Amino acid sequence: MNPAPRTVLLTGAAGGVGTLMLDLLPAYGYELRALDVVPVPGVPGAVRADLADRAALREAVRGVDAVIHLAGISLEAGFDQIVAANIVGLHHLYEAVREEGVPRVVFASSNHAVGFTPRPRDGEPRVPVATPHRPDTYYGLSKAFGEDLAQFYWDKHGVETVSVRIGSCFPEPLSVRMLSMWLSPADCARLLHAALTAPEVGHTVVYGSSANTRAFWDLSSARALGYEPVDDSEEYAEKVIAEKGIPAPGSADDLYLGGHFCVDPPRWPH
Ligand code: NAI
Ligand code: 15L
Repeated sequence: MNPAPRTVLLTGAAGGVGTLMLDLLPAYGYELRALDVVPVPGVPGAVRADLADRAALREAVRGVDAVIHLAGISLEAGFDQIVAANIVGLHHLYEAVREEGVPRVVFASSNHAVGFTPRPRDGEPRVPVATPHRPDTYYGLSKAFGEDLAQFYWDKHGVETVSVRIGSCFPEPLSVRMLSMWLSPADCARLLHAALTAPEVGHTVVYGSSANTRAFWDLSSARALGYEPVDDSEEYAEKVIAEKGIPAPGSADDLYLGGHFCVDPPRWPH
């Protein structure tokens, strides 16, 4: 069994999930090294680097026990922009990890790698991780590529990865679809901790959500790492449904895991 990682590089530390994890992960005993292309509020020592900068990435990963890779374009964008940050940038990160002998990466994949998968109806089985990639955007396509890149770096170079297909990680679910996809910040920290400490993960793909009553997908591969979700979006259901209404039958939010990303994705930059 690998020794538990202690020093962890957190890329994308200035983003929504990164900000939440900077608060929550130190309680698990990690020393976080933050990296982002923009300043990280409250972390004056953060590494400021673009994923385009291979030398900076190599220096940033030097001496860490693991990397949590959140940085990149997190919504839909032009193909070239997505390729630069999420494909070329990801390759740079893995090359840095390989060169510096970092044993494990936790890669922020996304539900949008499988976004065109029909959402299960009542009584149907939850979607397994082995479901084929069905990206709903160039963004989702880049996450599908990222999972394949992680598999390649395990098979070819012995770099371990847990690819986490995150649902919707926000302080509260913001839509009816998110009642199914929600990953509470506290459960996100639990899942990342499990992904960092589980022995011998090779390349493992997991879904990232809380123990939602309305969950669409199968959390068994995440649970096999030791993840025990605690939160359930159901406590927000009445409020969210009253505010947003149930998605119309036949709408993208009704039909697909990726919901509105399939037809009208939010675009980067915000
Ligand atoms: P975000 O957009 O808030 O944060 C991304 C961060 O990456 C930003 O701080 C940005 O400055 C940084 N970044 C972008 N391009 C960069 C580059 N070229 N070099 C260095 N840093 C760069 O995204 P969020 O919501 O925090 O998501 C984090 C990760 O998790 C992303 O990879 C996203 O695709 C993934 N994810 C997030 C979900 C969510 O519910 N928040 C759901 C599914 C996946
Ligand atoms: C994602 O992949 C996005 O990065 C995030 O901003 C959310 O929109 C999330 O998916 C979602 O599907 O709700």
